[in-house]
Amino acid sequence: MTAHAFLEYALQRDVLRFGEFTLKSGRTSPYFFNAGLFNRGSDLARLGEFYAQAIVDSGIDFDLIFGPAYKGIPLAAAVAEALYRDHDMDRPWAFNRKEAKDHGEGGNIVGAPLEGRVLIVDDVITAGTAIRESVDIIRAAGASPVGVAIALDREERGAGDRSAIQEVESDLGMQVVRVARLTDLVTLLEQTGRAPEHLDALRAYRAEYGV
Ligand code: OMP
Repeated sequence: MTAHAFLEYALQRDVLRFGEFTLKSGRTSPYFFNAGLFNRGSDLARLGEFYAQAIVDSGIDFDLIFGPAYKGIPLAAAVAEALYRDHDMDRPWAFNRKEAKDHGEGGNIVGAPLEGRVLIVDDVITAGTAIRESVDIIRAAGASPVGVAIALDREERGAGDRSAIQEVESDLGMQVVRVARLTDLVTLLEQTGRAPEHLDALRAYRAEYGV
């Protein structure tokens, strides 16, 4: 199963860790996924493969790949490359600057012109705050965000009782493509009998913030 292969890889590279972490949402989590630790050339190549496979399997229709600054930029580049290399899909890609540029070509978007149906590539969705910022940037440029591809769906509640993913799908009308979900991590630990103490903490966390 691709999700399990991906999680095994993330555990092996220490990208996925157990402990006590404070999230952007203020929640205290027993695990954290730090995509920035995919910091070797081989990591980018494999990461691109995992995302590209999930994107193709989802059947999502899109014109352009967008990587939100900063962490989405190398992800979007790796995905654009892998879609071309492995699936013969040659798509334009772009990213935003966080700072406005007042010389040279100007503008906050770098790469291909931001137009058409846009697929955002990002690392993780927890409460769904980061993704909303990307949607605003894409709409402001006159393009249509149609989906978001992420490595890990933490399957948590958003602002209300629904999951953050459900909110993104119904409120923003976007399709969410994920390589792996929290459920996959729980089953992986269950099936392999690994890290029983972490498994209990994951279940307790899911009972509190999951849907
Ligand atoms: P939301 O904006 O709440 O959806 O959180 C997503 C962002 O949180 C990601 O883009 C990361 O910057 C960060 N994050 C992780 O990178 N890994 C995690 O396991 C959890 C978070 C987080 O803070 O929720």
